[in-house]
Amino acid sequence: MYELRSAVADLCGDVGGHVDGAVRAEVADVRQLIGEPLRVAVTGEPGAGTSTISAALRASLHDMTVIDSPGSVADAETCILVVGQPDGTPAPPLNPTNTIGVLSKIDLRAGSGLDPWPAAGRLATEQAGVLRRVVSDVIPVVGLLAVTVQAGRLTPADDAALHDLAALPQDERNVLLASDELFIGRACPVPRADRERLLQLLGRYGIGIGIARPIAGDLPQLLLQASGFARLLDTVDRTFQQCSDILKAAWAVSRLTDIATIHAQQYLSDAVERLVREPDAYRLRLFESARFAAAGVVEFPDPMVDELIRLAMFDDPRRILGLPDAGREELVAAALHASRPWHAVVAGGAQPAQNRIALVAYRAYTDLAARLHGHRA
Ligand SMILES: Nc1nc2c(ncn2[C@@H]2O[C@H](COP(=O)(O)OP(=O)(O)O)[C@@H](O)[C@H]2O)c(=O)[nH]1
Ligand SMILES: [Mg+2]
Repeated sequence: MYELRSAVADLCGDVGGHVDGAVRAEVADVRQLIGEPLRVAVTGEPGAGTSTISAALRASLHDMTVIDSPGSVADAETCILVVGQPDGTPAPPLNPTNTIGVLSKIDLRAGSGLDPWPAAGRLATEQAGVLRRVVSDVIPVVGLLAVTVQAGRLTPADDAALHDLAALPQDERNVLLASDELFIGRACPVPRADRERLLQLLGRYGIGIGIARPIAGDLPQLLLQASGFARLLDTVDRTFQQCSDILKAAWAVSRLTDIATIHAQQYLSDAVERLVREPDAYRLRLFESARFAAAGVVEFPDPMVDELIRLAMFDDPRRILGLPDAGREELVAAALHASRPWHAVVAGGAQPAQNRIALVAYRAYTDLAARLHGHRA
Protein backbone atom coordinates (compact mmCIF):
# COMPACT_ATOMS: atom_id res chain seq x y z
CA MET A 1 0.00 0.00 0.00
CA TYR A 2 1.17 3.51 -0.84
CA GLU A 3 2.07 5.29 2.38
CA LEU A 4 2.01 9.04 2.22
CA ARG A 5 4.23 9.36 5.24
CA SER A 6 6.92 7.15 3.67
CA ALA A 7 6.84 9.30 0.56
CA VAL A 8 7.38 12.43 2.67
CA ALA A 9 10.13 10.71 4.70
CA ASP A 10 11.88 9.76 1.43
CA LEU A 11 11.61 13.36 0.28
CA CYS A 12 13.27 14.49 3.52
CA GLY A 13 16.08 12.02 2.96
CA ASP A 14 16.63 13.22 -0.58
CA VAL A 15 16.48 16.93 0.29
CA GLY A 16 18.89 16.40 3.20
CA GLY A 17 21.63 15.67 0.68
CA HIS A 18 21.07 18.95 -1.16
CA VAL A 19 20.78 21.53 1.61
CA ASP A 20 22.94 22.33 4.59
CA GLY A 21 23.10 24.01 7.98
CA ALA A 22 19.87 24.94 9.71
CA VAL A 23 17.65 23.72 6.87
CA ARG A 24 19.25 20.29 6.88
CA ALA A 25 18.74 19.98 10.65
CA GLU A 26 15.11 21.10 10.47
CA VAL A 27 14.34 18.70 7.62
CA ALA A 28 16.00 15.88 9.59
CA ASP A 29 13.73 16.78 12.54
CA VAL A 30 10.64 16.49 10.36
CA ARG A 31 11.83 13.12 9.06
CA GLN A 32 12.36 11.89 12.60
CA LEU A 33 8.90 13.04 13.73
CA ILE A 34 7.17 11.35 10.78
CA GLY A 35 8.34 8.01 12.13
CA GLU A 36 7.13 8.66 15.67
CA PRO A 37 3.64 8.03 17.09
CA LEU A 38 0.88 10.48 16.28
CA ARG A 39 0.88 13.50 18.61
CA VAL A 40 -2.21 15.12 20.09
CA ALA A 41 -1.97 18.55 21.72
CA VAL A 42 -4.63 19.13 24.38
CA THR A 43 -5.38 22.79 24.82
CA GLY A 44 -7.94 25.06 26.48
CA GLU A 45 -8.33 28.02 28.78
CA PRO A 46 -6.69 27.71 32.21
CA GLY A 47 -9.00 25.79 34.54
CA ALA A 48 -11.00 24.25 31.68
CA GLY A 49 -9.75 20.79 32.68
CA THR A 50 -6.97 20.42 30.09
CA SER A 51 -4.46 18.67 32.35
CA THR A 52 -7.11 16.27 33.61
CA ILE A 53 -8.15 15.29 30.07
CA SER A 54 -4.47 14.96 29.07
CA ALA A 55 -3.78 12.60 31.98
CA ALA A 56 -6.87 10.51 31.20
CA LEU A 57 -5.84 10.24 27.53
CA ARG A 58 -2.26 9.39 28.42
CA ALA A 59 -3.49 6.56 30.63
CA SER A 60 -5.72 5.25 27.82
CA LEU A 61 -3.84 5.71 24.54
CA HIS A 62 -0.74 3.62 24.16
CA ASP A 63 0.28 4.53 20.64
CA MET A 64 -0.17 8.30 20.75
CA THR A 65 1.85 11.05 22.39
CA VAL A 66 -0.32 13.37 24.47
CA ILE A 67 0.97 16.93 24.97
CA ASP A 68 -0.65 19.03 27.71
CA SER A 69 -0.45 22.50 26.15
CA PRO A 70 -2.60 25.08 27.91
CA GLY A 71 -2.94 28.53 26.42
CA SER A 72 -1.20 28.05 23.11
CA VAL A 73 -1.27 24.98 20.90
CA ALA A 74 1.83 22.82 20.82
CA ASP A 75 3.12 21.63 17.48
CA ALA A 76 1.33 18.34 16.79
CA GLU A 77 -0.56 16.57 14.04
CA THR A 78 -3.84 16.61 15.96
CA CYS A 79 -5.51 18.65 18.66
CA ILE A 80 -8.19 18.43 21.33
CA LEU A 81 -9.76 21.73 22.37
CA VAL A 82 -11.19 21.62 25.88
CA VAL A 83 -14.09 24.04 25.97
CA GLY A 84 -14.45 25.66 29.38
CA GLN A 85 -17.07 28.35 29.72
CA PRO A 86 -19.29 28.34 26.66
CA ASP A 87 -19.06 31.81 25.12
CA GLY A 88 -15.65 32.19 26.77
CA THR A 89 -12.61 33.57 25.00
CA PRO A 90 -12.40 33.04 21.23
CA ALA A 91 -11.15 29.67 20.06
CA PRO A 92 -7.53 29.46 18.89
CA PRO A 93 -7.00 29.06 15.13
CA LEU A 94 -7.65 25.34 14.91
CA ASN A 95 -9.23 23.29 12.20
CA PRO A 96 -11.97 20.62 12.07
CA THR A 97 -9.80 18.30 9.94
CA ASN A 98 -7.59 17.52 12.93
CA THR A 99 -9.33 18.92 16.01
CA ILE A 100 -11.94 17.41 18.34
CA GLY A 101 -13.74 19.56 20.92
CA VAL A 102 -14.37 18.40 24.49
CA LEU A 103 -16.84 19.92 26.92
CA SER A 104 -15.42 18.87 30.27
CA LYS A 105 -16.50 19.09 33.91
CA ILE A 106 -20.08 18.54 32.89
CA ASP A 107 -20.79 17.20 36.39
CA LEU A 108 -20.39 20.76 37.67
CA ARG A 109 -23.02 22.12 35.30
CA ALA A 110 -25.99 20.39 36.95
CA GLY A 111 -27.55 21.11 40.33
CA SER A 112 -26.47 18.72 43.11
CA GLY A 113 -27.95 15.26 42.83
CA LEU A 114 -29.16 15.87 39.28
CA ASP A 115 -28.13 13.93 36.20
CA PRO A 116 -25.88 16.30 34.21
CA TRP A 117 -26.14 14.31 30.97
CA PRO A 118 -29.31 15.61 29.32
CA ALA A 119 -28.24 19.26 29.60
CA ALA A 120 -24.63 18.42 28.71
CA GLY A 121 -25.73 16.70 25.50
CA ARG A 122 -27.71 19.75 24.44
CA LEU A 123 -24.92 22.16 25.35
CA ALA A 124 -22.31 20.10 23.49
CA THR A 125 -24.44 19.99 20.36
CA GLU A 126 -24.94 23.73 20.56
CA GLN A 127 -21.18 24.30 21.00
CA ALA A 128 -20.44 21.99 18.06
CA GLY A 129 -22.56 24.31 15.92
CA VAL A 130 -20.85 27.46 17.18
CA LEU A 131 -17.40 25.90 16.72
CA ARG A 132 -18.08 24.07 13.45
CA ARG A 133 -15.19 25.87 11.71
CA VAL A 134 -12.84 24.93 14.55
CA VAL A 135 -13.63 21.37 15.72
CA SER A 136 -15.21 18.32 14.09
CA ASP A 137 -17.42 17.56 17.10
CA VAL A 138 -17.86 18.53 20.74
CA ILE A 139 -17.92 15.60 23.14
CA PRO A 140 -19.21 16.04 26.69
CA VAL A 141 -17.16 14.26 29.38
CA VAL A 142 -16.45 14.18 33.09
CA GLY A 143 -12.66 14.27 32.78
CA LEU A 144 -12.16 13.76 36.51
CA LEU A 145 -13.93 10.38 36.51
CA ALA A 146 -12.08 9.35 33.34
CA VAL A 147 -8.64 9.99 34.80
CA THR A 148 -9.47 8.41 38.16
CA VAL A 149 -10.61 5.18 36.53
CA GLN A 150 -8.15 5.02 33.61
CA ALA A 151 -5.13 5.81 35.77
CA GLY A 152 -6.30 3.25 38.36
CA ARG A 153 -6.37 5.74 41.23
CA LEU A 154 -9.16 4.17 43.30
CA THR A 155 -7.90 2.01 46.17
CA PRO A 156 -9.69 -0.62 48.26
CA ALA A 157 -9.70 1.98 51.07
CA ASP A 158 -11.65 4.40 48.83
CA ASP A 159 -14.07 1.62 48.05
CA ALA A 160 -14.53 0.92 51.77
CA ALA A 161 -15.12 4.61 52.51
CA LEU A 162 -17.84 4.68 49.82
CA HIS A 163 -19.46 1.63 51.41
CA ASP A 164 -19.43 3.33 54.81
CA LEU A 165 -21.05 6.43 53.32
CA ALA A 166 -23.65 4.26 51.61
CA ALA A 167 -24.57 2.77 54.99
CA LEU A 168 -25.55 6.19 56.42
CA PRO A 169 -29.23 7.15 56.62
CA GLN A 170 -30.60 8.57 53.38
CA ASP A 171 -31.24 12.06 54.85
CA GLU A 172 -27.70 12.27 56.14
CA ARG A 173 -26.30 11.28 52.73
CA ASN A 174 -28.41 13.92 51.01
CA VAL A 175 -27.10 16.64 53.32
CA LEU A 176 -23.49 15.52 52.82
CA LEU A 177 -23.85 15.58 49.05
CA ALA A 178 -25.53 19.00 48.97
CA SER A 179 -22.23 20.93 48.73
CA ASP A 180 -18.46 20.37 48.81
CA GLU A 181 -18.28 22.28 52.11
CA LEU A 182 -20.88 20.07 53.79
CA PHE A 183 -19.29 16.92 52.41
CA ILE A 184 -15.92 17.79 53.93
CA GLY A 185 -16.94 19.82 56.97
CA ARG A 186 -19.89 17.95 58.47
CA ALA A 187 -19.43 15.56 61.37
CA CYS A 188 -19.52 12.04 59.95
CA PRO A 189 -18.28 8.53 60.86
CA VAL A 190 -16.10 8.44 57.71
CA PRO A 191 -12.81 10.24 58.51
CA ARG A 192 -12.48 13.71 57.03
CA ALA A 193 -9.21 12.87 55.22
CA ASP A 194 -10.95 9.98 53.45
CA ARG A 195 -13.78 12.27 52.39
CA GLU A 196 -11.34 14.87 51.07
CA ARG A 197 -9.64 12.23 49.02
CA LEU A 198 -12.92 10.94 47.59
CA LEU A 199 -13.95 14.47 46.66
CA GLN A 200 -10.66 15.02 44.82
CA LEU A 201 -10.88 11.72 42.97
CA LEU A 202 -14.55 11.64 42.10
CA GLY A 203 -16.30 14.93 42.81
CA ARG A 204 -19.77 14.79 44.31
CA TYR A 205 -21.26 13.35 41.12
CA GLY A 206 -18.87 10.38 41.21
CA ILE A 207 -19.32 9.92 44.96
CA GLY A 208 -23.08 9.83 44.42
CA ILE A 209 -22.61 7.08 41.84
CA GLY A 210 -20.30 5.16 44.18
CA ILE A 211 -22.81 5.36 47.01
CA ALA A 212 -25.84 4.43 44.92
CA ARG A 213 -24.21 1.50 43.12
CA PRO A 214 -25.87 -1.90 43.29
CA ILE A 215 -24.18 -4.39 45.63
CA ALA A 216 -22.61 -6.34 42.77
CA GLY A 217 -21.91 -3.22 40.68
CA ASP A 218 -18.43 -2.85 39.19
CA LEU A 219 -17.43 0.61 40.42
CA PRO A 220 -14.76 1.49 37.81
CA GLN A 221 -17.12 0.32 35.08
CA LEU A 222 -19.99 2.46 36.42
CA LEU A 223 -17.77 5.52 36.82
CA LEU A 224 -16.28 5.16 33.37
CA GLN A 225 -19.74 4.92 31.90
CA ALA A 226 -20.76 8.06 33.79
CA SER A 227 -17.65 9.85 32.48
CA GLY A 228 -18.66 9.60 28.81
CA PHE A 229 -14.99 8.99 28.03
CA ALA A 230 -15.56 5.99 25.73
CA ARG A 231 -17.08 8.26 23.08
CA LEU A 232 -14.00 10.49 23.15
CA LEU A 233 -11.66 7.50 22.84
CA ASP A 234 -13.72 6.13 19.98
CA THR A 235 -13.63 9.48 18.15
CA VAL A 236 -9.86 9.74 18.67
CA ASP A 237 -9.48 6.25 17.26
CA ARG A 238 -11.72 6.78 14.22
CA THR A 239 -10.67 10.29 13.24
CA PHE A 240 -7.06 10.46 14.46
CA GLN A 241 -5.48 7.04 14.89
CA GLN A 242 -7.05 5.40 11.84
CA CYS A 243 -6.12 8.45 9.75
CA SER A 244 -2.60 8.78 11.10
CA ASP A 245 -0.94 8.35 7.68
CA ILE A 246 -2.63 11.36 6.09
CA LEU A 247 -2.45 13.41 9.30
CA LYS A 248 1.28 12.85 9.75
CA ALA A 249 2.03 13.38 6.06
CA ALA A 250 -0.04 16.58 5.87
CA TRP A 251 1.58 17.95 9.01
CA ALA A 252 5.06 17.17 7.61
CA VAL A 253 4.29 18.80 4.26
CA SER A 254 3.07 21.95 5.93
CA ARG A 255 6.19 22.03 8.17
CA LEU A 256 8.45 21.55 5.14
CA THR A 257 6.61 24.32 3.29
CA ASP A 258 7.18 26.64 6.27
CA ILE A 259 10.87 25.72 6.42
CA ALA A 260 11.24 26.37 2.67
CA THR A 261 9.54 29.76 3.02
CA ILE A 262 11.43 30.91 6.11
CA HIS A 263 14.81 30.00 4.61
CA ALA A 264 13.88 30.91 1.01
CA GLN A 265 14.94 27.38 0.10
CA GLN A 266 13.91 26.79 -3.50
CA TYR A 267 15.20 23.23 -3.76
CA LEU A 268 12.99 22.21 -0.86
CA SER A 269 9.87 24.02 -2.05
CA ASP A 270 10.26 22.50 -5.53
CA ALA A 271 10.58 19.02 -4.05
CA VAL A 272 7.44 19.49 -1.94
CA GLU A 273 5.55 20.86 -4.93
CA ARG A 274 6.54 17.83 -7.03
CA LEU A 275 5.49 15.39 -4.34
CA VAL A 276 2.09 17.02 -3.80
CA ARG A 277 1.42 16.84 -7.56
CA GLU A 278 2.14 13.13 -7.83
CA PRO A 279 -0.97 11.11 -8.70
CA ASP A 280 -0.53 8.86 -5.65
CA ALA A 281 -0.41 11.91 -3.37
CA TYR A 282 -3.92 13.08 -4.31
CA ARG A 283 -5.04 12.79 -0.68
CA LEU A 284 -2.54 15.47 0.30
CA ARG A 285 -4.24 17.80 -2.20
CA LEU A 286 -7.61 16.78 -0.83
CA PHE A 287 -6.49 17.37 2.74
CA GLU A 288 -5.33 20.87 1.90
CA SER A 289 -8.64 21.58 0.17
CA ALA A 290 -10.60 20.14 3.10
CA ARG A 291 -8.60 22.28 5.52
CA PHE A 292 -9.39 25.50 3.67
CA ALA A 293 -13.04 24.63 3.19
CA ALA A 294 -13.57 23.39 6.75
CA ALA A 295 -12.00 26.51 8.22
CA GLY A 296 -14.27 28.64 6.04
CA VAL A 297 -11.32 30.21 4.16
CA VAL A 298 -13.07 29.11 0.98
CA GLU A 299 -16.86 28.94 1.20
CA PHE A 300 -18.76 25.75 0.49
CA PRO A 301 -22.06 24.46 1.90
CA ASP A 302 -21.53 22.27 5.00
CA PRO A 303 -22.45 18.95 3.32
CA MET A 304 -19.81 19.59 0.63
CA VAL A 305 -17.24 20.41 3.31
CA ASP A 306 -18.04 17.08 5.00
CA GLU A 307 -17.51 15.29 1.68
CA LEU A 308 -14.09 16.89 1.25
CA ILE A 309 -13.09 15.81 4.75
CA ARG A 310 -14.20 12.22 4.13
CA LEU A 311 -12.39 12.12 0.77
CA ALA A 312 -9.19 13.36 2.39
CA MET A 313 -9.26 11.29 5.56
CA PHE A 314 -10.46 7.88 4.50
CA ASP A 315 -9.17 5.20 2.19
CA ASP A 316 -12.17 2.89 2.22
CA PRO A 317 -14.69 3.82 -0.53
CA ARG A 318 -17.60 2.72 1.67
CA ARG A 319 -16.54 5.13 4.38
CA ILE A 320 -15.92 7.95 1.91
CA LEU A 321 -19.35 7.50 0.36
CA GLY A 322 -21.14 6.77 3.63
CA LEU A 323 -22.48 3.44 2.31
CA PRO A 324 -21.16 0.77 4.69
CA ASP A 325 -23.02 -2.12 3.05
CA ALA A 326 -22.93 -1.16 -0.62
CA GLY A 327 -21.68 -3.44 -3.38
CA ARG A 328 -19.29 -2.28 -6.11
CA GLU A 329 -21.92 -1.23 -8.64
CA GLU A 330 -23.71 0.88 -6.09
CA LEU A 331 -20.42 2.46 -5.01
CA VAL A 332 -19.47 3.33 -8.59
CA ALA A 333 -22.87 4.94 -9.13
CA ALA A 334 -22.64 6.82 -5.83
CA ALA A 335 -19.15 8.15 -6.63
CA LEU A 336 -20.28 9.39 -10.04
CA HIS A 337 -23.41 10.91 -8.55
CA ALA A 338 -21.35 12.66 -5.85
CA SER A 339 -19.00 14.10 -8.48
CA ARG A 340 -21.79 16.08 -10.19
CA PRO A 341 -22.27 19.00 -7.79
CA TRP A 342 -18.49 19.57 -7.88
CA HIS A 343 -18.57 19.54 -11.64
CA ALA A 344 -21.39 22.06 -11.51
CA VAL A 345 -19.24 24.38 -9.38
CA VAL A 346 -16.44 24.22 -11.96
CA ALA A 347 -18.82 24.61 -14.90
CA GLY A 348 -20.57 27.51 -13.17
CA GLY A 349 -17.48 29.70 -13.22
CA ALA A 350 -16.78 29.90 -9.48
CA GLN A 351 -14.05 31.98 -7.82
CA PRO A 352 -10.54 30.64 -8.61
CA ALA A 353 -10.05 29.25 -5.08
CA GLN A 354 -13.44 27.49 -5.14
CA ASN A 355 -12.71 26.27 -8.62
CA ARG A 356 -9.42 24.67 -7.63
CA ILE A 357 -10.99 22.83 -4.71
CA ALA A 358 -14.01 21.74 -6.74
CA LEU A 359 -11.71 20.29 -9.40
CA VAL A 360 -9.74 18.34 -6.81
CA ALA A 361 -12.97 16.88 -5.37
CA TYR A 362 -14.46 16.18 -8.80
CA ARG A 363 -11.34 14.27 -9.87
CA ALA A 364 -11.21 12.39 -6.59
CA TYR A 365 -14.75 11.09 -7.12
CA THR A 366 -14.28 10.21 -10.79
CA ASP A 367 -10.95 8.48 -10.02
CA LEU A 368 -12.65 6.61 -7.21
CA ALA A 369 -15.37 5.45 -9.60
CA ALA A 370 -12.77 4.38 -12.16
CA ARG A 371 -10.76 2.50 -9.53
CA LEU A 372 -13.85 0.69 -8.28
CA HIS A 373 -14.88 -0.12 -11.83
CA GLY A 374 -11.41 -1.43 -12.69
CA HIS A 375 -11.47 -3.76 -9.67
CA ARG A 376 -14.59 -5.46 -10.90
CA ALA A 377 -13.22 -6.17 -14.39
N1 LIG B 1 -15.75 18.01 39.26
C1 LIG B 1 -14.83 17.99 38.30
N2 LIG B 1 -13.65 18.59 38.50
C2 LIG B 1 -12.73 18.55 37.50
C3 LIG B 1 -12.99 17.92 36.26
N3 LIG B 1 -11.91 18.06 35.47
C4 LIG B 1 -11.01 18.74 36.20
N4 LIG B 1 -11.49 19.04 37.41
C5 LIG B 1 -10.82 19.79 38.47
O1 LIG B 1 -10.66 21.14 38.04
C6 LIG B 1 -9.39 21.64 38.45
C7 LIG B 1 -8.61 22.13 37.25
O2 LIG B 1 -8.39 21.03 36.39
P1 LIG B 1 -7.11 20.96 35.43
O3 LIG B 1 -7.25 19.74 34.60
O4 LIG B 1 -5.86 21.11 36.20
O5 LIG B 1 -7.38 22.26 34.54
P2 LIG B 1 -6.37 23.03 33.55
O6 LIG B 1 -6.01 24.28 34.23
O7 LIG B 1 -7.21 23.31 32.34
O8 LIG B 1 -5.22 22.15 33.24
C8 LIG B 1 -8.70 20.48 39.19
O9 LIG B 1 -8.90 20.66 40.56
C9 LIG B 1 -9.43 19.26 38.71
O10 LIG B 1 -9.45 18.23 39.65
C10 LIG B 1 -14.29 17.29 36.09
O11 LIG B 1 -14.60 16.71 35.04
N5 LIG B 1 -15.15 17.37 37.14
MG1 LIG C 1 -3.19 22.51 33.33
